[in-house]
Amino acid sequence: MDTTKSEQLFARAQLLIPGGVNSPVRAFRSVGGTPRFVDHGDGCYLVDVDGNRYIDYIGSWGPLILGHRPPMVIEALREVLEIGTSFGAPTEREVELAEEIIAAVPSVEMVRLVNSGTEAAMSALRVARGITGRDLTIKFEGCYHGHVDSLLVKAGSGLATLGISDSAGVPGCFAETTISLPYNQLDPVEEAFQRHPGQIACVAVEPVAGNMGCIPPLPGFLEGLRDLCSQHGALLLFDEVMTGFRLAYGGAQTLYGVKPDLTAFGKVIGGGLPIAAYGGSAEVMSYVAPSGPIYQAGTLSGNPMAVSAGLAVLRHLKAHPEIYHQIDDTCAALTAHPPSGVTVNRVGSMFTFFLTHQPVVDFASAKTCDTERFKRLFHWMLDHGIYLAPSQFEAGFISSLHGEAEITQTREALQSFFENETRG
Ligand code: HOZ
Repeated sequence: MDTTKSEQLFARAQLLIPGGVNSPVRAFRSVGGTPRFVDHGDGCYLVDVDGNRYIDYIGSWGPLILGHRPPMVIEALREVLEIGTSFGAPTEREVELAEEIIAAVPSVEMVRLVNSGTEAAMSALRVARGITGRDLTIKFEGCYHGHVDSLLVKAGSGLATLGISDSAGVPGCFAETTISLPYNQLDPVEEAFQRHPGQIACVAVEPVAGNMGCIPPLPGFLEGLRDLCSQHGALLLFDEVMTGFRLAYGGAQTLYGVKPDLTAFGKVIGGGLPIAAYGGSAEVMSYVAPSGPIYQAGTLSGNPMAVSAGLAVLRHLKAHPEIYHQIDDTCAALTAHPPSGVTVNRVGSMFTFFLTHQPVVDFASAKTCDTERFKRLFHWMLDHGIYLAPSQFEAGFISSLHGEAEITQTREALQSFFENETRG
């Protein structure tokens, strides 16, 4: 496979941009080799600058539920280009997107649009602190809520990939406001509430973890968090940046029937453009400025490009609910009967092939994976035209454009990798 142009671009980029990338997860640091520089996306494929074509299981890390360049998004963007790209003043489209989100998600009566999942989680956390007058947060090891200072403690995603447990540059006193506990266990949460009575503002959780690989909640985990938060006067924050409008139109909270107090959204709601949101009940959200005293703002928040792209995708998904069955079935076909030595986790259209023999239910079990073997698997797949996330600790995503041909090709490549390993 010729990767000359990617190599040249990467060499240039490394002199100009830290690590040559604008987000660490793109850097191939844990798998080695040269990140592929993308020329364009085509349905469920990525084409790199050397002309290599890959089945794309990253989908821009989740947003591209309808694949690359879906016609309704292109059309929506064309329309917006005629009126302007940013006004710093409200538009009708923002009202329409808010209406869509609120209609879809039962726990959300009011929503504020922001620009990234990080902003959404950070702002939601501030709301929880502002309302409760408390400082502490419970989060879960291996969950990632963007690069929010206090939430980087034992975080997943790029930190898990790079083996960074706590980021430099976060003041100790910020990190100390975070209690990080094992995912899928309720006892430690209960103990934390007992150890810190009246001090915990918020429990932040990915209702289906996607940032340490895909890990579903065990039965009762989310319900238990709901009860404990209600019992102790803390707010339950669901980070649905990955899961919102992906696992179901109303997100993981409709799938599992648990109502958080606050929800962070991102990814799918922007149709591939930078947008995110946080929301909750009208009462909770009334604390946000200018209605209330909790300040949060943004020059490009609700900008018409991202709002229009997001609206186009959400409306399409609402009009075609069968898409959710289709992508779930496709993902089920991809992950059925994995080779020995692989534990597959899948929820809907999110999945991870964990290279371990044991069940993966939390960060500790995710870390039992053979990451050296994952490097080999990653490059084997890449060489066979399949683009997985360059990390064992990330989820893969299926779009509505992945079909039988792609699934067959991927399964065959996976199978041949293990046959090749066995032959040694
Ligand atoms: N949540 C995404 C991956 N786990 C973030 C992507 C990024 O950090 O660029």
